Amino acid sequence: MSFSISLDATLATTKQQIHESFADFIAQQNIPEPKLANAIEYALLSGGKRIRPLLINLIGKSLGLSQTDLTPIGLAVECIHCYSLVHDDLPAMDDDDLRRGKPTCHIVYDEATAILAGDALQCMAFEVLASAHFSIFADKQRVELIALLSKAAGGCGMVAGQSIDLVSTNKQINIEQLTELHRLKTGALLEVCGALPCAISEHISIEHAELFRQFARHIGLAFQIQDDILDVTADTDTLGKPQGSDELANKSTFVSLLGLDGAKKELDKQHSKAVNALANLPYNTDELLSFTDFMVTRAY
Ligand code: GRG
Repeated sequence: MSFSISLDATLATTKQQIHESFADFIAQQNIPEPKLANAIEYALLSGGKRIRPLLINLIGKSLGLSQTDLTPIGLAVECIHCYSLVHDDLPAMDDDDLRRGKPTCHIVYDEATAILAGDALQCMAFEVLASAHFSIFADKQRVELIALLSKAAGGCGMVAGQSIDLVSTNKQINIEQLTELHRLKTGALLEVCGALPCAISEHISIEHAELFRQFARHIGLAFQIQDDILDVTADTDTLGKPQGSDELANKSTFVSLLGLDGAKKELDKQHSKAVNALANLPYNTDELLSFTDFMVTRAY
């Protein structure tokens, strides 16, 4: 299925907005140490699909929320995402030299600086939420945003997933364990993108907020399954990482456990569940439907 023209335009606008917000935010921060400032900027501004802020914008738009309120939320989630990638690439973790087709942060700077850049990005996420000039809502919602994001990113969410991934390397795990690993490692942050806009909506019901969250959860799993499929089907230049690398040999994936056809079937299943969640919502979700198709057909 093709990525619709209207979503292409939304994606391009979002990427531009995110880029500008980051540049503004970093400039305002006035980080006193140039090497650290450059490493943070490198981690934030050197590419990326910006899938998470896009998802937040699309859900927020369908709820009638303003861009003024959505931009800082997308920015905060992207700070966490970029920090996680910088730390994931470190020698102590996945030890990757390339990210987004470019040298990783610790290769361009050094290991200590990359650790500190990730630390600073993590703090920035919460600073953005704590200090943003939101237009409509009160401190109760601001605290709820911080609580949701910290829980998704922390020791019961993304960090737990990363830890399970590290202890499972070179071990045989089953499909349930792999699904749980990814529900946390990549899924927790994507899932919370479904919850954050709902937390600042004045009219959404608890049931409908849960459907948005379920939608984002299925999208998150579909995203990871597609990533595993791309690892064995896409060409090296598109992904910027080598096929059949040591990392792939040591880790279970949806393809290694289910086979390519089985992984594609699981992808279809998650896609259908995401679409069903949308179908039960009383909002205009046309762009979210296009986004769902993009997530399962993306080639990069
Ligand atoms: C270090 C605490 C800690 C966590 C790391 C998300 C994560 C947890 C690691 C990423 C591992 C990885 C490469 C997974 C494959 C799928 C994935 C999440 C890719 C990166 O996300 P994209 O594709 O990245 O949204 P861009 O570059 O587009 O921003």
